[in-house]
Amino acid sequence: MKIETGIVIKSTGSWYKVRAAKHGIVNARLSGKHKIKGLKSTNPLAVGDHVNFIFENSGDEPSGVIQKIHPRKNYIVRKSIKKSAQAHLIASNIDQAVLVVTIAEPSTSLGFIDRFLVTCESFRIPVHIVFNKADLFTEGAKEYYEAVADMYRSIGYESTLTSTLDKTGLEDLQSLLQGKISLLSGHSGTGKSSLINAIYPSQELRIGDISSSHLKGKHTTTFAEMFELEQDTYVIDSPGIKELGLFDLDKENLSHYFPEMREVIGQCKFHNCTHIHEPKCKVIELVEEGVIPQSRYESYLSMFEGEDHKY
Ligand SMILES: Nc1nc2c(ncn2[C@@H]2O[C@H](COP(=O)(O)OP(=O)(O)OP(=O)(O)O)[C@@H](O)[C@H]2O)c(=O)[nH]1
Ligand SMILES: [Mg+2]
Ligand SMILES: [Zn+2]
Repeated sequence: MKIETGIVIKSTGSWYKVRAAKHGIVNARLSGKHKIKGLKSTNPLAVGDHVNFIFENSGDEPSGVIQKIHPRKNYIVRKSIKKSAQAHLIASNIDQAVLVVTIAEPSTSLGFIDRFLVTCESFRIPVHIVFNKADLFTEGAKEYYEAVADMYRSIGYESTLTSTLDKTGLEDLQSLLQGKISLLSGHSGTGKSSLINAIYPSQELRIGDISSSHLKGKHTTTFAEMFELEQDTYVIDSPGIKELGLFDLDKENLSHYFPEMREVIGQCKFHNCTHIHEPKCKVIELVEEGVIPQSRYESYLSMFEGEDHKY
């Protein structure tokens, strides 16, 4: 039996689409049990995984049986919605995450953004923020956006303002994506699939409405899927996230995942300072001076207390 190699580009539960090195796209299933060392996850395989498989000759179209998952360069997980003690693998082997947020229709809270940023920091995945639907900005929304974008820039997170309607920022977003494997993530209805279509019209991804009563998305994209946009340029479009449960985050290290806190934690009086109640805490001092943004500190406290974010 000849061993083939490929990359998982879509996972729908028990069947996977694999882009094989030589045979184009193959439908495949996973043989046996594959556990990730040190990680309890509800799904064994994610989009982006490199696999070995063999062909099995049942049915008209030859399908594959995945036998081996190659070691991952990285992966990103969230807490499973059904089994909170388990993780759900979102994607693996990615170069960057692109968080698509909106100020309105729907509105993304700073708490949600911070949770996503912390998740990426904990997996050492570079992250870029996209503020979409610029065409909907009122004067007030524009000011708010500018303040939020400046705040994140001051911490080290770059962002791009986009609109699929008036084409704001699409060239910048395209150059950000070029030559990389990017995960597009965010709430349902922020325009992840629309952005891919707007930059690469030949892709024809499904786009959903915004529910008029709630101004929320309708979870149009239901499975993560990797698309080849150009040579060496791939994006993983993923279903909108409702709540972002942080998986297995150790509280002791939480401040390491806030770059603006990480910078100064050696300057607290106590080496095991939690930055909550201790005297001579540099982090608290900087929050009081307005150097560390209040909203970031509030996100830190909420994550420390383990509250799952709901919007
Ligand atoms: N006004 C405005 N509407 C937009 C823009 N981009 C997308 N939309 C609309 O937002 C709605 C949701 O777009 P989708 O691309 O399906 O959003 P999504 O993030 O892929 O949503 P899920 O797949 O459910 O996670 C659609 O009605 C789009 O037409 C934009 O820049 N401006
Ligand atoms: Mg979508
Ligand atoms: Zn401290």
